[in-house]
Amino acid sequence: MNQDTASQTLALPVGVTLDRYIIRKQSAFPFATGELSQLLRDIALAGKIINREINRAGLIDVTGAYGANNIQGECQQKLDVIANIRFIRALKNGGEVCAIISEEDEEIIFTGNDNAKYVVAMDPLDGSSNIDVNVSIGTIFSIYRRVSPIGSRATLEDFMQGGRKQVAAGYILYGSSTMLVYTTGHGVSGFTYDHSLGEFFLSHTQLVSPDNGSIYSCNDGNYNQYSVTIRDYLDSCRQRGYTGRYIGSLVGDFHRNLIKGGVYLYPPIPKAPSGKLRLMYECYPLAFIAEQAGGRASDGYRDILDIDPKSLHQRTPIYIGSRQMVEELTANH
Ligand code: P6P
Repeated sequence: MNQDTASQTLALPVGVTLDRYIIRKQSAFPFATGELSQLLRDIALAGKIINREINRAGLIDVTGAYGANNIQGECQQKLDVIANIRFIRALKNGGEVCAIISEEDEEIIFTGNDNAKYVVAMDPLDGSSNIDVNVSIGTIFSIYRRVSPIGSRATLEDFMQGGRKQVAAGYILYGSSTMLVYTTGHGVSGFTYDHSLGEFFLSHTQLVSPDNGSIYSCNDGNYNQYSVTIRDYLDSCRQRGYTGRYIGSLVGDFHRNLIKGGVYLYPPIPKAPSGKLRLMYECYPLAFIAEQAGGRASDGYRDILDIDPKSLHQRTPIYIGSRQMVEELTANH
């Protein structure tokens, strides 16, 4: 048996690791100096650690409520706190990030890396109320190049640049498999985690979302609180025999709709008149990915990425997913 045959039958290639992919992509950008690549690796490392803790959640004492509320007034789960600590530590120790905002912290977190070029906005663990019932959950992150002088302490303006200034965005989905999906503005790439090797391997080279779909994701329990426009749209979905799929975990719903085609809705309701989801570290990053994959993301009146940020934890209505579905849904707003 010659070497080529052996290599293709006896020793199959393991695939492209995240590290190797980032290095290859970095070489395609002559001005990339490696810090963003290292930052993506730091995020992947934190994701591996959190993945390990999630997978053992039933065996170690990390399920259930932590016993405090976050800035949003929401009951923190123990894994919310753990994930927040893990990401902050990974980004601080990685040295490429000068400041962080997190769903779990009211104020900007300064890392002390004042010579670093980047700031990160993150939801360290979204959907964590699903942990105890073993439903997929996720991390969402957004990366900006700082606008404040290198060497100084980061400022609020570093975060208030607007969605179209993101240099990278992504999510980690802790699901039936663990995936890291990100964009740097040149398409969307997906990596699947191989637990046996402790590596993320390229599994989705260029993720493109179907232009249309027949899946709608919303909390049907809120139906009577939606506007007539939203109710009419949902009625039309049902009349067309569409499928309702909502797992109460944004990253899981978003990822399924990205792959299969569909639309996720979180409209305004009386108890959340500006919507429930947060602009900086949920809607901006997922909107960046949706657009890079050929989809759309809107607040009903404008693209999510065109919303001017006013505060770190501001909320927005969001309609995100397949382009035709978002356009139909928002046409009559
Ligand atoms: P509701 C989880 O708390 C979350 O932020 C998203 O992951 C999810 O899509 C949504 O809220 C669920 O909210 O009000 O339908 O329970």
